[in-house]
Amino acid sequence: MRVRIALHEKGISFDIREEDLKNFSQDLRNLHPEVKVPLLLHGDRVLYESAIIAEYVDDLNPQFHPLMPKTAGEKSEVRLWTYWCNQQFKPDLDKFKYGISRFKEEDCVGAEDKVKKHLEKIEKKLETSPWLVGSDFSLADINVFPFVRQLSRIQPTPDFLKSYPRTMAWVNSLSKRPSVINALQK
Ligand SMILES: N[C@@H](CCC(=O)N[C@@H](CS)C(=O)NCC(=O)O)C(=O)O
Repeated sequence: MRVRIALHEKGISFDIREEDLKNFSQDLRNLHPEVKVPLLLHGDRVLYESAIIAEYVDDLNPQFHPLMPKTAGEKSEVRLWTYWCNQQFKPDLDKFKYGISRFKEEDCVGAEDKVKKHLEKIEKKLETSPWLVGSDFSLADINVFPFVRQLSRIQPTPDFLKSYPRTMAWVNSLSKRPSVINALQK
């Protein structure tokens, strides 16, 4: 989602090769040292790690609809949101979402409370701005959005999501962006 949204936002056309997560192709095994998706091939260049690919995509044409803010401070904020998302929010969300079907019981203890704490962080930020960083949509929104969307789509809907109205409004508004609608189709 991160990479597809970034590519659509930048108006860059691309081809997709779907992979079977349980049986990765030999091509992917040869190209990705950790054997994961996503992976981007651009000419001879091989890139992986979704947030790194998304930043690369923005850097290909930084003047056109920039996804990274201009100042050093705001750039660092984007990278900190991404770091927090990868290191904390996603792992805790996975434990909440999958529970003991994927993780040891003791590792899942408190997962719901941790997810709520993460949502509070987003909610607080959205009290003062429609976006996670600065005054515009950025890579921070792109990188965090897919995981909040996952959470909002859990069935039955977790009751506690009602306590984060700004976060839910942010997800709903991002879901209507053409880049996101297109990313969900291709
Ligand atoms: N931090 C990586 C995570 C990549 C990742 O874990 N991808 C999953 C699919 S969303 C995967 O390929 N899982 C297969 C596996 O780990 O065997 C990124 O953001 O690109």
